[in-house]
Amino acid sequence: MDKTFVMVKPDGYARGLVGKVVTRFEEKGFRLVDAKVVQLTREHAEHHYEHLRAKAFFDELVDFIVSGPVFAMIWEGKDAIKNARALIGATNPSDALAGTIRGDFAIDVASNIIHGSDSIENAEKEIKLFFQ
Ligand code: DAT
Ligand code: MG
Repeated sequence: MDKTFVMVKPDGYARGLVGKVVTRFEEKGFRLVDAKVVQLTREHAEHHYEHLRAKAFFDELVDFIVSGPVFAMIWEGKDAIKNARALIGATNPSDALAGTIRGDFAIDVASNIIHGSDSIENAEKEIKLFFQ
């Protein structure tokens, strides 16, 4: 059983989508290990998105992720990273299929409501960053 880190971003939290996101992960068969509401600091956000520092949208991304509380979660399940990203859908909601979280609840890449780790290595890093 793998663990993955998932976070409802400030837009999803403000829109009251935490419950729907949690339900989708539970219905898929994941087990909730831990969860909490967090207000990220800029330092934490920059560390979390370190791999995107060179991107033109980095400052916008950091501003957005610290703009309000997020809901951080650890989910456990078979192939947790792959299965979670399948539930979440494509990065750009325009490309995300209906039935995925981004496909159903988001329309703009800059506010795509949810984050999910993309590798076991990053899941471990992100879980440590948020829960220790
Ligand atoms: P993902 O969140 O699907 O793993 P990513 O790690 O490549 O995607 O990017 C992290 C976040 O950065 C993404 O969820 C939304 C934002 N982002 C990505 N591409 C963007 C773009 N072209 N313009 C604005 N924000 C973008
Ligand atoms: Mg990513």
